[in-house]
Amino acid sequence: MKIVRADVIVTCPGRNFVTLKVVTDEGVYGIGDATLNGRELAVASYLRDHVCPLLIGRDPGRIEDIWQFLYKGAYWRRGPVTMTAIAAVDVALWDILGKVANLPLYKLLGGASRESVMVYGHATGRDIPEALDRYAEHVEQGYQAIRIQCGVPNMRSVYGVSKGNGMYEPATKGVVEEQTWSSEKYLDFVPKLFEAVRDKFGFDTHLLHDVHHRLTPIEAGRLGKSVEPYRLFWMEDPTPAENQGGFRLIRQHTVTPIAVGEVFNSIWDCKQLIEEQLIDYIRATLTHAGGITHLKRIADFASLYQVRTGCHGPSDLSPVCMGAALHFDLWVPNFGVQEYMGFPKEALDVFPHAWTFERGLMHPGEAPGHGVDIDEELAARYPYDPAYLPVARLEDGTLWNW
Ligand code: KDG
Ligand code: MG
Repeated sequence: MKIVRADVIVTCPGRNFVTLKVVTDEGVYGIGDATLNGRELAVASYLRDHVCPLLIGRDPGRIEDIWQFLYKGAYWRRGPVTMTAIAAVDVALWDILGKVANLPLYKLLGGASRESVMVYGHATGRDIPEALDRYAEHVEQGYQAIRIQCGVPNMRSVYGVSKGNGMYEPATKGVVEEQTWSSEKYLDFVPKLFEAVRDKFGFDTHLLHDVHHRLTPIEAGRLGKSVEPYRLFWMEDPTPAENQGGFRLIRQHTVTPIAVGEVFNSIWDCKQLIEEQLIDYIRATLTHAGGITHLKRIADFASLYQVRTGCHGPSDLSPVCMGAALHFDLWVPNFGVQEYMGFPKEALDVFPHAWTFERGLMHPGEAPGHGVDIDEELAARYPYDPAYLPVARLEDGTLWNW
């Protein structure tokens, strides 16, 4: 079997997605997600101009060799654009392998390690009463794990809280939104939010929260320590993780579990964090961290140190990523939880999928491959619409971490 075509499809059904379709001489094809929010066309070009021509004529079954060829062969290793492009190829090739073998992807990986995948949903509100209402809705829907984000008094906008009544979407069309941030106001407020959740709902649900890279390590240590009575499942991205050693300081002060890695693209980004057991959950995703082939390597390495997976799953990774991630989650022995934010209806129509959701648990389905397809005619009706992620500035105007 040989690869005869590789096409990049850019579409905006509710939000922008980039998809790679790899076609073989036997008519079998596979698809992979190549979406990098706010920098979509960089990956589309990397694929179209530099990777697709190199795939033609290759045996799609040589997944590991193609991965190594694209990683080592570029000479310029790692980075979000490169690794997202490699991930799209890798996931498309695993999809082809599954279709050829007539097996769902999780069976190729070694079979199910659990009956279903626990996912966490997002409860967000402009103030505590609204956030609690959203939390209650998630409890009613059967979610066992719920992330809570809430507006902070006297702060104009906060990560994770939608402006209107719809789903939270951080990217804004055509412009970069500038938000204002105060670590002091946030740190004074957020323990009250968790206290309100535990007072109202008790301890039966896993409570998660995303700090979204906003604190310094010592501030993160203080936050973790102050919220220990509320027993968080995790505090996510408490501080930017380029300096992996910085997490030692957080660990010295708190036993609140830590999840990091949604912006990571390689095992090297998390090596020290994992080896020194500075985190509890690794959030690297298939789409941004080199696909199944590389995420498997990261997860196996993490398992040596009792670090579990908690894959990133926002609506800005496509339903193709979600489908493939669920196969990975069903197999991976050191699974923790999977993020599931949901998708706009138009996106679900463009990407027909085999996965199911029932009362906070998901299953990838039994379709061969990863079970997600693309309706190209429908996709063509939603042209690319440039959108950017916001930036955050401190109250004095200093550019901060968004
Ligand atoms: O594109 C950026 C989003 O994927 C990110 O802000 C979402 O932090 C996020 C999360 O935990 O889902
Ligand atoms: Mg996050």
